[in-house]
Amino acid sequence: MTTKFKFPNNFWWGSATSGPQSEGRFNKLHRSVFDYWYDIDPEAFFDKVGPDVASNFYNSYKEDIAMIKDIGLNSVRTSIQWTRLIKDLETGEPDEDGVRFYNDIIDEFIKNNIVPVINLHHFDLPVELYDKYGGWESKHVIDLFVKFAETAFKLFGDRVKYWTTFNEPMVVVEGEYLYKFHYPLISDGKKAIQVLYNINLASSKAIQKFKKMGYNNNGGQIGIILNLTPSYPRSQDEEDAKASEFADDFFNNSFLSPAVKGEFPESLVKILKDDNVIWESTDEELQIIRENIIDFLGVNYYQPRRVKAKEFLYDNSRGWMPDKYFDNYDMPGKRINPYRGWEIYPECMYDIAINIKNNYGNIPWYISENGMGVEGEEKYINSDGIIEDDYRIDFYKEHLEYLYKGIEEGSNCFGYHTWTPIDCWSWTNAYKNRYGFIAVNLKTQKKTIKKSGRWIKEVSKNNGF
Ligand code: BGP
Repeated sequence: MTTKFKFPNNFWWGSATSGPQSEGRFNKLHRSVFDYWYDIDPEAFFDKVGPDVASNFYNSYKEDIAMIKDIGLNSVRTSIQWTRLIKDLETGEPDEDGVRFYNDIIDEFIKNNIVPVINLHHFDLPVELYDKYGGWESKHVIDLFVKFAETAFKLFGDRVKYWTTFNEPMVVVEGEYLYKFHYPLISDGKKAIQVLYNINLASSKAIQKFKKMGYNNNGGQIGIILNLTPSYPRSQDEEDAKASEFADDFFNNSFLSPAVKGEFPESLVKILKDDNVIWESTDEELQIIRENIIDFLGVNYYQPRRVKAKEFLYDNSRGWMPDKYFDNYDMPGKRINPYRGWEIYPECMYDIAINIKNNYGNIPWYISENGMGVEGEEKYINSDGIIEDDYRIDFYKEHLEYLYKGIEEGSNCFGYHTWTPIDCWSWTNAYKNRYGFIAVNLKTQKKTIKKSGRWIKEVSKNNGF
């Protein structure tokens, strides 16, 4: 078989998960906001399934990593749970079993020639820090996060070469502070903007710590994982285009620009100032943001955002919301993944690649998540007991073709990670939609490689398809 799309040498073929979505809550000393939310309101989760067992990675990591190896992945991202690693949240003192567990999994990945990419925050703030200080609304919590980061760097920085500070910080802003889909289910634009700023600062301060500790000189690199949802206006009309630019600035560039260039988008800052909702910042903090930019970028891409100018005047009784400046546009004829309700638009991979190349200094970057969640995959099981997920293979191929085009035109992309190696728990959808190369039977915890798992093995071996 010839390889039509051959990717750059040493390309990462891998997949991503997170601590809270794979490990299970076994032996944790603290509860995250999600653990707590499940404890007080299990109804909020599909089939009332919470993060208690997840995919049992805490207990079965050896077998799981062996399967990941078996499907040919050369790199994997997971995250360290703050609520597992840290015993004393104020000092950053680690917990013995947390240290043992993360040492074990990192060593196991390396032993299997799988590059571990370690993320620090994947929506899993310790709930105590929300109750005591207001979580990401508080600058004290930023400093506690840096202590957690420091402990993690110290413990694992000798072996882990690729670190990321946050996964999809915009989802914290949107889910927790604007659109109420994650606990604490607040809708408050002013708080949201402070949280947006504080997480940017937390990321920069963690990067600063990493550099001060000398890990950069040791071949270590540190980045951030952003969910980019590029905006496409309904038409080329000036009003639609303006709405789309705002949506891009707010939902994408408000993290992308500080991370890569050390500064917030000027146009956004102006609007927030004019509207009197700008964050509280100091010159010293802004300097930290300016001086501590990322080494590499991870992009989670699932869907674009379709935008139009506002149909009606904004209802000010909602307080300030980004929705003051745009409406989402329900584009007729768009392709949709019906299970997740997200648009499928592979062309966007190319647009992202070119945007990074032209507007973000062509920084080294990789696709850190891309995937298709499907409900009821049992119906695709063949007589050998294998899920034939051809739809997923097609989805990946289409996305990779557009990524390839961007790379051919010079975009500095060094890898492609899917979501996710092994079916894992999702934030409120629990195990409704499955994304993995490897299926999990929730009743027995038996894991079985899907057809896409066999496919990715070939792709990884041939460095393309
Ligand atoms: C991303 C998150 C992942 C994962 C994925 C799939 O936004 O970083 O944690 O959950 O989306 O989405 P979902 O689980 O909501 O279907």
